[in-house]
Amino acid sequence: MRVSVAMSLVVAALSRNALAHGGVTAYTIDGTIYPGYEWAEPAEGQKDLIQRSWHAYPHENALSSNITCNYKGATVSGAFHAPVQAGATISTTWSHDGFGWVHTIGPLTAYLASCGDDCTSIVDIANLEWFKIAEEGLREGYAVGNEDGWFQNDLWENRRTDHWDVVVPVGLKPGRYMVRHEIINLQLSPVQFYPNCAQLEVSGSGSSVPSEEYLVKFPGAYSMSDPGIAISGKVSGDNVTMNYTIPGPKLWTG
Ligand SMILES: *[C@@H]1O[C@H](CO)[C@@H](O)[C@H](O)[C@H]1NC(C)=O
Ligand SMILES: *[C@@H]1O[C@H](CO)[C@@H](O)[C@H](O)[C@H]1NC(C)=O
Ligand SMILES: *[C@@H]1O[C@H](CO)[C@@H](O)[C@H](O)[C@H]1NC(C)=O
Ligand SMILES: [Cu+2]
Repeated sequence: MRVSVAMSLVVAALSRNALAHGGVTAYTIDGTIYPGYEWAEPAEGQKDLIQRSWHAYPHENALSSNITCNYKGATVSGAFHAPVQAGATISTTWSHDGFGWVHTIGPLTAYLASCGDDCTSIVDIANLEWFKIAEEGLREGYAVGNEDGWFQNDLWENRRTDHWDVVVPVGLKPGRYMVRHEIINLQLSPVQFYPNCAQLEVSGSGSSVPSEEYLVKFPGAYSMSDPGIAISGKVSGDNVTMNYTIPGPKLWTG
């Protein structure tokens, strides 16, 4: 009896470990839930999604093509753009099966890129020019090794919240945009990037677009020597470093 309890604990631990990665599994915009791509299911069965294809395994190289929109980041059959008003909130759910997110230390960021006429037909995602619209780094007064200092830790197993809300800048010029959300896990070395992309159709009466200095490409926006990336693997137990520089360009809020 004891043996079988011990065995089932081992099995539970192993299967939990196997699922210890993830990404954005759903988007909620203006009350509508847009389910994400099911990375564990065959690609052929997936259709009618705003999200591009992805894989739950983390990406470790800031210069890899996987950094743009995760593995392949391809459009699925029947892909479409989710309507969103400028100024509205995009709510993202992370990981799956109600388990929540599985890492604790590192930033969350969100970017937009103009697609021109149609995001769904874009194959060369490396040419997209992104601007950052939201970020969550280290809270003031916390050291980098303190999990409570990070919003990512709030998402851990849905401890404090099961979603991250990002506001589309109210002045943004209407049009079709790709949105790229990303979590970076700094606890390990190599660092782990978890990006996900989806297609949006922004409406509104704004006319603002970011100037050149806000625009970056993926790969290109990050380097492995950026302070906010190079620190990976050195944060655990660090209760001295009280600042953290989120990688990427400065925020554009319209
Ligand atoms: C991209 O990610 C996939 C899935 O994890 C991996 O098999 C592949 O080798 C990666 N490609 C590059 C260029 O890093
Ligand atoms: C971090 O804080 C703990 C308890 O406050 C202390 O024991 C430990 O030595 C500190 N570690 C470092 C690297 O300063
Ligand atoms: C903390 O601030 C110092 C001084 O500005 C900087 O050199 C260092 O890279 C920062 N650390 C992180 C992790 O961003
Ligand atoms: Cu993981």
